[in-house]
Amino acid sequence: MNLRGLELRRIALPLVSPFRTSFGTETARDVLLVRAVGEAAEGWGECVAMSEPLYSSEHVDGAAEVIRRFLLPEVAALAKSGELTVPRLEAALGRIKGHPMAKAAVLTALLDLSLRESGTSFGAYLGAVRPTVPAGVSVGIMSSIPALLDAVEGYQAQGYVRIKLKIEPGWDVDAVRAVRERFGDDLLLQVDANTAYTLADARHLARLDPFDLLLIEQPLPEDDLRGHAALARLIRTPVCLDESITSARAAADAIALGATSVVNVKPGRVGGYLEARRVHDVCAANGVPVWCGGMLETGLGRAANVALAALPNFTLPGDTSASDRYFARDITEPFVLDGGHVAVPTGPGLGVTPDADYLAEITTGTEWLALP
Ligand code: SMG
Ligand code: MG
Repeated sequence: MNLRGLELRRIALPLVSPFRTSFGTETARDVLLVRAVGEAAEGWGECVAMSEPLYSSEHVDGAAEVIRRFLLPEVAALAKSGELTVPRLEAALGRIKGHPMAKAAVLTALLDLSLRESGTSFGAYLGAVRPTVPAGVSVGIMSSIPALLDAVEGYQAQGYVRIKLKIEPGWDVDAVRAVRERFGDDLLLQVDANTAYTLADARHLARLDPFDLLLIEQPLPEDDLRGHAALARLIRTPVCLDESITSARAAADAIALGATSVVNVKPGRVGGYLEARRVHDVCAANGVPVWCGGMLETGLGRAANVALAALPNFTLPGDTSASDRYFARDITEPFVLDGGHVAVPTGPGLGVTPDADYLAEITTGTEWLALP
């Protein structure tokens, strides 16, 4: 890989409608893109951090700072000695603690560059075994139950094969009951609390048991593995961890403790696609199914996620929606729903390319980081 430098590009993409979770409301996606520029090709990585550290400890400004101050020198050192490969860079970045989303963005840009150079698709590289993946959709907290039912009806009409409801105290049992009663027992339904409860809420959360949910995602705080294990013994709904799964080792620990029986895999949260594949592997070895999470990605991040979701142990539909779930216009060719599935790109690297004109229109800043 012959790397000239990295471009950091910040874009602002409006959302088609506000997306409310237990930790806040998003109205636009503030995205940091990393473009790795080589001699003959370029690669893209999308940083999934949010503007504020509410989902996890990372945020966009912080990720940009970590990349320019601490990750770039590691890239430069390997490039200088002619040893720059993605696995070697991943190992080198290990000495920088934390910041998985910043690392994932850089690693993904370089992986895309090297795969475009070799003509290999992300799916082929990661080990995809399916040409398409089933798409679920994440439905935000709404102003009323009728508004929620309208939203779910709309997504069902579009063909989404699984519905995930965001929940928080005060928006849980009634919302789930209403959706179950209206759409019937066949609807694949799950909920995501984004850490909004404590173990003291176990009896309340057990009231979700009669609704046959696929899973409840991250009910308790990120570092409360023991709490999740205790909760899993008190409720019938399977517990699925998202925020807590920060690495393949964390996944192994959570499984061993009985804190999770399904795992949400988000490459940004674990430091990139190589570690995401290890999470997949460790879960597969333990007989624990996984599914691909989402961070309201543009077409760039979505392309990589869809490729990952085509691995064998991704047996549940992911938050791999079509582009129009969030954006009136995506920065790449849009991902579309076809019979409830989205297609895994087959071209080199991510297999999608940003539209340069549109990208320029929504760019709020760029910074060129040349390799010394
Ligand atoms: O990309 O469809 C998507 C988002 C799915 O609900 C989603 N993501 O905790 O799983 C999660 C959330 C994190 C982002 S909320 C702003
Ligand atoms: Mg989640």
